Amino acid sequence: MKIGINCFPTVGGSGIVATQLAIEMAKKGHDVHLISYDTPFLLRTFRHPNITLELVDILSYPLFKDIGSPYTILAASKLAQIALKTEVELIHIHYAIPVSVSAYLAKEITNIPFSITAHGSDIHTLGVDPAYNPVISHVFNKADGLSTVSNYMKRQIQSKFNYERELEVFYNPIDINKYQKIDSQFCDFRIKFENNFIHVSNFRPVKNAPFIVETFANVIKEYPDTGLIMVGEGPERKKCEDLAYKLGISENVIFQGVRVSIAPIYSCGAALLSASTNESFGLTLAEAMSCETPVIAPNVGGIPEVIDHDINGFIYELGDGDSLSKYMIRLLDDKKLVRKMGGKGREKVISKFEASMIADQYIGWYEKILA
Ligand code: GMT
Repeated sequence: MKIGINCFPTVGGSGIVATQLAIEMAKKGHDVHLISYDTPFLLRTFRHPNITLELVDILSYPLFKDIGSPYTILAASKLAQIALKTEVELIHIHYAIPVSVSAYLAKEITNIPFSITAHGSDIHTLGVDPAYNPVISHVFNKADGLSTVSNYMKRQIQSKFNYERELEVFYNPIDINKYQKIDSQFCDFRIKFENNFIHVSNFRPVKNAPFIVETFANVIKEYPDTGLIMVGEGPERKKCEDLAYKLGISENVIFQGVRVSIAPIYSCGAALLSASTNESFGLTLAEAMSCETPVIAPNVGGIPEVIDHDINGFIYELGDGDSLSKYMIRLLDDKKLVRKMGGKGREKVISKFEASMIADQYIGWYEKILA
């Protein structure tokens, strides 16, 4: 199969998912053209002969100073060129805004079919906004296939996008070899504390990361020999750092920035913590579970499809710091429970989210679209 996959190149979930799928398909012998405006994050450290990188040129022009380069048009031209010059049979867009519109245009020009996977903020934050909704609804209805990453997202699309056609759900793919329990002595920085909690995100406001720092501050009043390792970069990272300073816990809160190799960090955690106000799936939760680390996250979006409460982690009501602290303390007090929940988490990832299996689901879907 010859497939074009478009994604954002950044460290965000949709780009990681798209690139992981491209890698899995390439390993299975399919020919993948990976389309973006820069080298996707996972391809910075991995290449495969079956993956061709197709870069969209972002041309600037003085007149566009205030509105930015018209990326939708630039990407549409690139997709049309790929359709005309290569043997790509289908173009698959990860993250609906804006390149699904480019794919719609490329199909008008070349007749190349296209499919879309909606990931998160393209639906629950931007897509529902009337500034985007009419165009995205139209493109969804014109696409040759539409999928998303959880049943929660499926319900959102059906209710808010005037969409009644078939809508597939494919969970996020996890590379279970990359994400497996690794002795924290192989971590590339010294882990200061024996007990640690981990937070991994892009520190956007939706991740609500300061709430984690505040709750952690309460927990370490009783458990001072505990660390909070925060991985990633984004708008609220500094707010978290300032808050840790203000609360007098800077020594215990360790900021790691964006990391390529993260399994040793997940592996040294008593739990991965999330405080997201919305989350369509929660890729980092599944990554941590794959490393046998329990997860504690709020009851929002698709999170209950990932975490089984009291089995591989805990789900608390959004904003309920007392419950979050209670679950953190339970895991600090009971290492056996950490191991038990961690093992159950890995089992769930292997049975529901394993990357090669999820890639097969996408391939089956492509075959259905092209039949
Ligand atoms: O929406 C974001 O904050 C980023 C977004 C992305 O597309 O980069 O992440 C979303 O997609 C991931 C992969 O499908 C999901 O695991 C994340 O839960 C989802 N983020 C949100 O819904 C906030």
